Amino acid sequence: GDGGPLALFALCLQTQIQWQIALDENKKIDCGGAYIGGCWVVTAAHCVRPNPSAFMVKFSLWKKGESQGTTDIVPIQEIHIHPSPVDRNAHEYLKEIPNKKRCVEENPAIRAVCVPWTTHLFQPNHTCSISGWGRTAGIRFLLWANVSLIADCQRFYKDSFKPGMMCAGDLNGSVDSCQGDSGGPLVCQDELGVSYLWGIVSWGKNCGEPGFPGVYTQVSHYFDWIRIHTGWPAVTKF
Ligand code: 4AZ
Repeated sequence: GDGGPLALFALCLQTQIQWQIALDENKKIDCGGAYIGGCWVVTAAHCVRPNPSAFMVKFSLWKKGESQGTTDIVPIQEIHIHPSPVDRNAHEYLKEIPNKKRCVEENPAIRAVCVPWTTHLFQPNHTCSISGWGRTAGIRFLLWANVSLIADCQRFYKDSFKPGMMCAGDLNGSVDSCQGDSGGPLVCQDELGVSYLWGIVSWGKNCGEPGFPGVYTQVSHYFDWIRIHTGWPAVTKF
């Protein structure tokens, strides 16, 4: 009634994937992405081409398992593609889509996910979650799943696996991201419940293929690059 403790509690419940955005090229959803605050979203490099006018960022009340609510559709003003994608063929990478004309409206359904500033925040076997509209048996709403961080991914992908990548999923192949999920978030929570954009859906051998987990951009690897382009201040240690 009065916006007191219950409302505050509701704002903290993670029943919605508040940072998920849809990257819409000519009105169809092609990729996911994550809102990292200010006027910035992050997606995968292979989701964009240098022409910003072809793309829109869609914010919505994305509930786990359904899509509903008002959508805020925001044009993109600039696209920054990381200059040294570690593997151009396999499309790894990270990039960024800012919009400086009109940023995100204040809305409890939208919340930025933290950009991790160190590669040591999460360890292998940590359970994180992925989300997206990617390939499934014809399902049209946002899906999500829990995945584990997987160590030493080179053993599966040999030389295709490069610094700045990481793997997650499960080795028997039952849970995975897929085509259409690209650019979307892999989010891990620390022990205080703070959510970090630990990975970006990038590539992998097929989907749900036993022994070949999904490959994600390791966002912490790109922290300095994101910081420079956003103009956000360096981390201060107190
Ligand atoms: C893709 O083509 C793609 N199983 C995304 C994720 C994975 C495979 C392919 C991971 O966008």
